[in-house]
Amino acid sequence: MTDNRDNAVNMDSFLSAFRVLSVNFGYKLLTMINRRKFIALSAIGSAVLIDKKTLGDEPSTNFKTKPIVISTWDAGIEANKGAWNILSKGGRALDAVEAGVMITEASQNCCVGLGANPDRDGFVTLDACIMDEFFNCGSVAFLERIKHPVSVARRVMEKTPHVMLVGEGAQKFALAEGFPLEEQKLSPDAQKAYEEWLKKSEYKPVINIENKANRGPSVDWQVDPGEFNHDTIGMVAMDAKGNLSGSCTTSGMGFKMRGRLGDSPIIGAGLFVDNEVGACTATGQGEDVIRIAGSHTVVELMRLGLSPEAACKKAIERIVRIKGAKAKDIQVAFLALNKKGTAGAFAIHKGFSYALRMEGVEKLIPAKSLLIDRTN
Ligand code: SD4
Repeated sequence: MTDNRDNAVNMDSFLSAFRVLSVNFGYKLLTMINRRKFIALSAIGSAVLIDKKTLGDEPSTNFKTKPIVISTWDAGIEANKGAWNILSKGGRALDAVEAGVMITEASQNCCVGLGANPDRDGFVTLDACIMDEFFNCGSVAFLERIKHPVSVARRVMEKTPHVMLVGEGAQKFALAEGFPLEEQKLSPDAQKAYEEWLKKSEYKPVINIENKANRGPSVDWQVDPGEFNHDTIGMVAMDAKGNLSGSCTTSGMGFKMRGRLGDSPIIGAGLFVDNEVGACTATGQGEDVIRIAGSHTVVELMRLGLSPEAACKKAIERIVRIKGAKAKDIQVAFLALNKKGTAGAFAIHKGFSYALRMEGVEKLIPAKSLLIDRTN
């Protein structure tokens, strides 16, 4: 009879022999398959690894981390496809983040592009910005009747000595650049929402409206039952060369005061990119993002060595500290990417998700949050 120790030794010998066999077999197998197939197999292996760690806060060292694109809310899945089209072919992150969010701008939804909810006077006003790896940045705000504000923001960056153009001047510039002037008209969804809103005329942002599909009377007027709803889209990407860029575009908070701007078109608030460190974008109640220069704060925290998720969390904690009891009524979320290709996010309330796309991975990731769930 053998005792347990013998069993262990036997098992060890068996495992060693198995390892030698596996290595030999693996080596033979490798010599049998061509290089291209091996790369394809590696990619599948990466996907499994990444899935296990959910790309939370782990440094991504053992798999290919670039190119990579992340964007806010469920609608980010579609937007990432547009970005991936460019990134996967070796394209520049700047082109990717523009093309990606243009998909959302062109879709019908509550909160991005000309089909979105209007301000309280019944006009859709759009805000957007973009930033590249050289600290070049451009922004438009309070822009009306132009379908792709993010592209106008890029022209501001590339063709003017300025960073921001707003309102009538921004529209005039867009027209001079050849962007068509769209009809002054609300989409049928926005018209319905506006008429409903006029009954009470109450400015009351709803937490996580972005991912709600008609949950409860407070949001009835904002989304049709079952609609795939979403919000401001913020996107950051790293291309195959390791360069970062970001974009952010929105119609702002629904039924806002005419002339109100949120964080989304403000460099350092709704978006910030430092190619040496990382990039961050924000979503949620813009006033509270502006208060702490949110995206810039997150990037600076990453510079100090914090992971993207930890940096986003610290910025959220700061907002919650400032807001005190009022924090329970607002949602803010940050989404960041560092130079290693690690993504991370954090929100005040549960319900914020972000979309990630990289080689072998396309998924929606629920972000962690500080306060209790208010989504149901
Ligand atoms: C704003 N941050 O205008 C934008 C809107 C938003 O979730 O992201 N809402 O304040």
